[in-house]
Formats: sequence, structure tokens, C-alpha cells
Amino acid sequence: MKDIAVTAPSDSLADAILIHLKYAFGKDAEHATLTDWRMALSFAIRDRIVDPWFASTRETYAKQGKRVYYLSMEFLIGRLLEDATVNLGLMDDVTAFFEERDIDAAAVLEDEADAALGNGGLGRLAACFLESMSSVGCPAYGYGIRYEHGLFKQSFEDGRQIEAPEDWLTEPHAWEFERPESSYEIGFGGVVKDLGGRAVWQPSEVVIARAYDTPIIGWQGAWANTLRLWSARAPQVFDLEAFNAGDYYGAAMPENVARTISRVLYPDDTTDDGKRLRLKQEFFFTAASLRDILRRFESEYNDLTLLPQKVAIQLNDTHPAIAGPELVRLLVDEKGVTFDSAVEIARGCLGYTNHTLLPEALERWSVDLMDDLLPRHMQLIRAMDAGHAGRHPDRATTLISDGHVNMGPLAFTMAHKVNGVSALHTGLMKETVFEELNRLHPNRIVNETNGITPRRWVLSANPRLSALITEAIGDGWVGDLEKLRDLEPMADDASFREQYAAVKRANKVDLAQYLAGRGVSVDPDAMFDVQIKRIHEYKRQHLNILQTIALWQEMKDAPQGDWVPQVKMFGGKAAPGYVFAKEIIHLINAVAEVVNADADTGHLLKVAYPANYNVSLAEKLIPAAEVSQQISTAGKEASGTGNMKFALNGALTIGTLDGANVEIRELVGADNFFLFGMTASEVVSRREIEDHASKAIADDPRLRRALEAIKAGTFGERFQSITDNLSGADYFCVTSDFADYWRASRVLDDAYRDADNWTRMAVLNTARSGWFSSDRTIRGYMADIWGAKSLSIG
Ligand code: 26Q
Repeated sequence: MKDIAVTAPSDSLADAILIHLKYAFGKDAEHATLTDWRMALSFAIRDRIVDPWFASTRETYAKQGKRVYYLSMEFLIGRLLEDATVNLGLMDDVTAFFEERDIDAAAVLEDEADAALGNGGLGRLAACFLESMSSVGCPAYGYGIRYEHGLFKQSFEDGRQIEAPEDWLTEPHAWEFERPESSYEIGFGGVVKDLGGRAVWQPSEVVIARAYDTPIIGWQGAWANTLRLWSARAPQVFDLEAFNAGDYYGAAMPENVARTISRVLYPDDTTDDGKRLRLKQEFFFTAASLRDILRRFESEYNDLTLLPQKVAIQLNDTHPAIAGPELVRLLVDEKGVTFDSAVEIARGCLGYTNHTLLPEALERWSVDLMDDLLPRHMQLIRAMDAGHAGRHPDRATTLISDGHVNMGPLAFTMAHKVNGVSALHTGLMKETVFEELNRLHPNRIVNETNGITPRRWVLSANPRLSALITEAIGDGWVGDLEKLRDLEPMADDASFREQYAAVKRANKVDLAQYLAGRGVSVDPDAMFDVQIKRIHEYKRQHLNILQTIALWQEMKDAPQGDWVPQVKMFGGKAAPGYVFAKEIIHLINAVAEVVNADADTGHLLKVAYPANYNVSLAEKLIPAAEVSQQISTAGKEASGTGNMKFALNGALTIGTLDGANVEIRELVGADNFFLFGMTASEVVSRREIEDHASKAIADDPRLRRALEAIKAGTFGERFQSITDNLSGADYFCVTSDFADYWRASRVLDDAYRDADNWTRMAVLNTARSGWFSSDRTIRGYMADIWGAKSLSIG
């Protein structure tokens, strides 16, 4: 249906902003607050997204294109306004508009709260994918949960992490459209009745899932997809009977209970498995999404066997793995398809992405809980398990074991393709966790190395570098990042290097100013060394801080020595229940306090740990970084995506052969990457050596001295859980990798002394990292997994 010829958004962006300011927010320019300006601008920008958004939908219907549905518990989006403005090519207009009025445009953009609907890498990947799917014109929907509270806010008290609830939705929010007409009843619990051979699930509890749509505009406004987030509410808002009986609180109970489901994002907490509410969240958004997908499909087609030709559903880890059983249930119980055909149809649609091999992070749900909450699904899972057993009688892998449903194997068996997120990780999937399933289904596992969107992580986050690149090679790189290769010859051009170095220097000055505002003063001439990511033992922030302690000790021994002045920066949150990770945070802050107050070494070393690391802080840190710390225990980091952002922005990596570091090193060249540490297989054999940790400590006087200082109380508390762990089991091989890490760090210091050659290496990192665009990753998924084609609205 053609929409009515309503007037197009006013040609002048300035007029549009002022009209919204006046008529939507009731303000004139003299009295507008930053938030008024931000909202007026957002509406003016949003207006310009709506037409391409409608056009994209129409084009998908017209071409009967295959649609991709990306199901993810997390979308770590950050701010949207700048992204949308940049993608529409309107940033210069916006800057000019505010300049004319003497208003700080950056402050207007920064007034927007981060949408922090994710924990870390997995959620940020989903956000990069949304942007890239729109940029390459892949017809797609993101489906997730509209959490009222995103990831908790972090602050430090006496160096310890304190969590506070996050509140993004209490700020005016410009981007979503509520869709009351797209609501579904989602059931839980109850019983399964057998009505003449037909199973009928009669849930005991029902909540409503209501859709909220956010348009996601691609590069140059070429296409727009939808992020559809579900919010939970009660079928009956109000218990009138209770109210009339005088129970005013009780009357609001149904609404409160139902809303709990979309109230808060679970912080990645490997220790808190088995949480009933978490399982309810998973089923809630998965079931609502599948109903929506089927409704859309049935509005166009009436043959369910066509589903795999028209619908691709990607599971972002196992969090939506209940999609397998739920889709089978819908097909069998509601559409009358046979069980075997339903399984085949579902498998034809589903793909599963694995993001971790850590055994404690592989989801398992107790059969008792599942029987209680999802009785019909549990029946179907038993039937699937039996089917699998029937076809592979000798198999050891089961969907159900020790009273638990194994969500990894469930997702694997219900998907036609299963992918890892870096070459190394995919290889390890085949050798370890999915060894047997890979043998039974040899072509199912594929690799899709992660990527990042260049629009957010270079073009908007690093405008100075972007301008320099565009001046050198034109602007084609933004939509085709491999074009950065054209910069390679310029690594040998002294004047280009000088300009490149000037960009980095200016970004460092900006960051130094920002940090000063947060109470840390750092010298922009020092080397900026950054480790930003969730705090986790396998990521080994404690290896970094131990090396920092050892360096400080040697600097203090000889403060007049020829040291490379440096700032060690950290950023990241620990899961609230992860006690050891919180101890690491405390240690870093304790070291920072002592080191930063040391007058002997003040000109040489500073430690900065700004609290509440999030997407917006990453956008400030990465463009200013010179050293990227990617030091996980080999075999543990599935991919990493921060590592790619740093390389593109010209930071040199010091890292292990883990995740996508391996591919970064291959691409940028071993000479331009500081490698250290054991390989994944060396790690496995090292652990078998009893006392590997105490041996490593005995062999390394620097490590010993650093640990002794901690134990002696140099940093206040004695951090016994950390020192005990490191001299005991040291599962993550911090001590064994320490000596080589120290060596590589000094090689890196030496390299930094030759500023011009350092810049040469940095330019080569930028020039050779174009492959890490998430556009490339998305095209890979489209070709290898989804069988989807790009469309365009020309
Ligand atoms: C599980 C159960 C209960 C509550 C929370 C969770 C949970 C939530 C989030 C478990 C895991 C996550 C997130 C995992 C994650 O971010 N993995 C990272 O994914 C990135 C994208 O592929 C990779 O680059 C990283 O290497 C990987 O660690």
C-alpha cells in the first residue's frame, strides 16, 4: 500500500530542528535546555530516517526477499543520535547549526544516555551487526528485550566496585515507536493436555509482550532495518476486585509481577546459573519474536515448507536456544505439521553462533525448572534427544544429562549452521566442546570472524583520523573498509606520518583533558597504554597490573633511568557476584593510588582507571590509544572485538595468540604486533605440570618482587586471594606468561622511542585492518549461513 503523500521532512534541517523545538517541546531557542535541543535534533534526524525505513520494508515485500532475524538477549548500542546523523551525512549541518547559536554541538550529542542493553562483546557485536545489516542492505530485524534498566552503573568507593541501577529510560528517549498492535500473549508453567492425540499446552501464567521499534539507518541512508524490543506487561493491568476491596497495593500486583520480566539486564554472571527469571526472559523474547516472524511470513505465504527459503533466524549464543523447541511447538501444536517435518523446517531456518568455550559459561537449565516453566518444550526436547539418539546410537553427546538440558548441544542439533567467531575459536570448537557433534555433522560448523562497524568506530569516534584518511585516499573507505589498503604506501611518506602522528597527539590531548575532569592528570606526551573490557581472570587484567607494579619498582630504583613515560589505563566492570574479578579491580585502584602519589616516578608512570566503562567511554579512549592490551590466556578469548577497534585506530597490539589476535597479526604483519605468551596447546600442557606457578615465580625475580610487595601491604590491603591463587593453581597461567610479557613490554617501550617508526607501524595497522569491518562479517553470514541477498532502495 502506498502511503499518503504527506509532506516530506522540511528541506532545511535547521527549520526542522526549530519546528520540533517549538511544536513538540514547547520551547523557543532562548529557553531551550541541552535536552530540549537534543530531542529536537533527534526528531529532525528521525524524520529523515522514516522514508528510507518504509522504502526498505516495501522493497523487501516487493522482491519477496529472504529476511534475517537476529535474536539476541543483548544489544549494546550506546548513543544513537550521532550514528544516525553521520550515516545520513548531516553532521556538518548539525555542527553549523549549533555553532551559529553558540551552543556546543558535542554537548548536545552527549546529552543522550547510552543504551547499555548488553554486557560486553556479544551485545556490542549485535549492535555492530544491526548497523552493518542496514549498511549492506540486508533485510533484517533485530529482536531483543527492552530492559528498563541496562547494565549497572559502576563507581569506586575506596577502590572497590559499587553497583547502582542504570536508568536510561527515565531520560527522554527519541528513537522508539511503541507498537501496541504488535502484542503477543506468552505463557509459562501449567500443564500439557492430550486432546485426541493433539498436545495442548495450557499455561498457568500469561504475560503480554509488546513491541517497541527502533529504526536503524545504514551508511548513506541506503537502507533501514528495525530493532524490535519486547516489553513485558500484564494481560490485566489492574486487579479491580482487589482495588475495590481496599487492597490498593495488591491491585497493582499483576502489572508489577509481569513487568519484572523486562525490568533488568542480567549482568554476565557465570556463577548464577539456574535463575528462573533469566529463563523466563529467554523464553519471553524468543517466543514473542517467533510469533511475530510467523505472522509476517503467513501474511505473504501459505506454505510452511517455504519457511527456510524466506526466513533465517540467527541465535546469538544459546540465550535464545529455546527457539528450536518453540518453533517446533508452534508448527506441530498450532499448525498441525508433523514432528519430523517441523524439526526439519526449524533447522532449515536456524543458525547458532557460539561465543565461548569456557565450560562454566555454557548454558544448562535444570530439567525440573524446565518441566515446571515450559512443560511442553521439555516434552519436545526429550523427543529431540531420542531422535538424535536413534540416528546416532553410539553418540556420547546428549541434549539432557545429569538432570540438565544442555543448551549448546540443543542449539547445535537444531541449527543447520553453527559458527565460531574467529578462526582459532572455530578450530577449538571442532576439537573440544563440539568435537563429537562436528564428527556427526561435518559441514555444520563454519567460521565467521567478528567485525566492527567503521562508521561508529572510526568515522564518528575519530573524526581527525577520518579526515586525514579521506584527504589521502578519498571517502570510499567508509563503505568499503578494505580500501584502507591504499594507505599502505603512505606509511613511507614522512609528511603523511607527521600528520598521522599529529592526529594521535590531538586525540591524546582530548583524552588527557577528559581524564583531568575526572580527577586523573596525565601527560599527553607519555605512551597511552589501554586495557578495556569486562574484568575476568581469563582476560588477565591482573597480569597487566603485576607488570605495572614490577615496572614501577624498577623505575623507583632508578628514576633517572632511560624509561619510556607511560600511562596505564584500565576500564571495565566485573559481574557483581564475581568476587575474584572485584578483587582485581580493587588491586588496580590500590596500585593507582600509590603509584600516582609517588613523587619519584610521577614523571614516568601513571595508572588511570575511569569508572563506568561503556560504549561512549570506549569512543574516547580508543582513538587516543597507542598500545592495545590483548593479553588473555590463549584459547579463552573467543574473538575479541576491541582488539580490532584499536588496530584500526592505529594502536599497536601487545597480545597473545588468542581469538582474532591471530588474524590481526597475520594481516598487519608480525613486525607490527608485539607477540608474547604460550599458545593454546602450550597452556593446556603447562597446566598439567604440578607447581607450574610456583616454578614460574621462583624463576622470575621481578614477578617475585611484585608479588612480595602486594603481600607486604605496599598497596594497603594484602589481596591474599589474588596472591594465593597466583602461587597456587593459577589456572589462567598469569605467572607462566609473566616473563615473556615483561620482555615484550620492554621491546614495545624500545619501539616507542623511535617515534617515527612507531607511527609507520601504526599507519600499517590502520591500512591493513579493513578486513575487520562488520560489513565483511555480515556478507559472510549472508553467503554461508543465511542465504540472504542485499536489496537496495536506490
Ligand atoms: C549467561 C547466563 C546468565 C546471565 C548472563 C549470561 C551471559 C551474558 C553475556 C553470558 C555471556 C555473555 C556474554 C558473552 C560475551 O560477550 N562473549 C564475547 O563475545 C564476543 C563477540 O563474539 C567475543 O569477541 C568475545 O571474545 C567473547 O568473550
